[in-house]
Amino acid sequence: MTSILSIQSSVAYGHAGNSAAAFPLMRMGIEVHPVATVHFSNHTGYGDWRGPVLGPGEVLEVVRGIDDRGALADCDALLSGYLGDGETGEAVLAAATLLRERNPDALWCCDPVMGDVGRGFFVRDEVPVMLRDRVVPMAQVLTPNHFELDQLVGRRTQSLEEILEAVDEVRSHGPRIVLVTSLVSTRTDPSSVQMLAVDDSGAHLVTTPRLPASFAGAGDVTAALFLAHLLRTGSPRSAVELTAASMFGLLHRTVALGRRELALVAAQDEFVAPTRCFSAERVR
Ligand code: PXL
Repeated sequence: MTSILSIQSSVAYGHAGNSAAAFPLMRMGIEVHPVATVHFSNHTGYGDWRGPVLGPGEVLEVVRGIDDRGALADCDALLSGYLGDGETGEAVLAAATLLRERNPDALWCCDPVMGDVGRGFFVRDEVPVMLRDRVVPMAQVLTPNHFELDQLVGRRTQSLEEILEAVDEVRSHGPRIVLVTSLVSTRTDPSSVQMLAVDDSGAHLVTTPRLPASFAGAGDVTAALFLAHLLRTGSPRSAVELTAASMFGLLHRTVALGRRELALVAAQDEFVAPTRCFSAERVR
């Protein structure tokens, strides 16, 4: 059975981090070991929240306990997301090193969570530099949104050519597979939003209808689904098509229900049998 070690935030109310990613993975038949980097009442989009940022020692201690159960050798991948602070990055790096000792074939999919268009940055000041310089080079798979891609290369990208150039720059530092989410280029129709998957074999762009709302946690679900489909199919092209289909289904249902939080439970069938499918266009 596919098994994923997932180090991200935990929220008690609503869905972000592991509290967004774990259920869709389990619904797909994947075993998840969720390790919390923060344990908040709710995601930070509300403006206030309660609960602790866990120290790097505390995060790593839980990973060591999973190792004591002998479970890391069976983990196919590490999924990392929201870091509480820069120090949490050290814990994730140590966890990745330990996982690779136990299973040299394990993939690391890093979602370099920093912020988003509209909201700006929502992590502590030291996190973007920590991600760019220390974490990103060690991951094989990276899932930035367009805003985060721009932060990683230090410039604003607008045309598809500029975006592909930025992706290649990031890929030259380590991760061979990059998924850019919430992508809007000068060629994107205003009624659409795109996802772009790039690997050694090419660049694959999927276009889906833009929905009239955005949701915290959507990027966390996207990264989880992309990793799951990548592990299953071995194909970034298939993975981005399947991920876009499930995300469109989830977001469409969430909007239809008028929810402020992702309707993960109500839309759970979208993770295994999406209502609407989308094909990728090869752009390189
Ligand atoms: O979706 C990213 C994310 C993860 N974890 C926490 C967050 C957010 C975004 O708001 O607040 C705690």
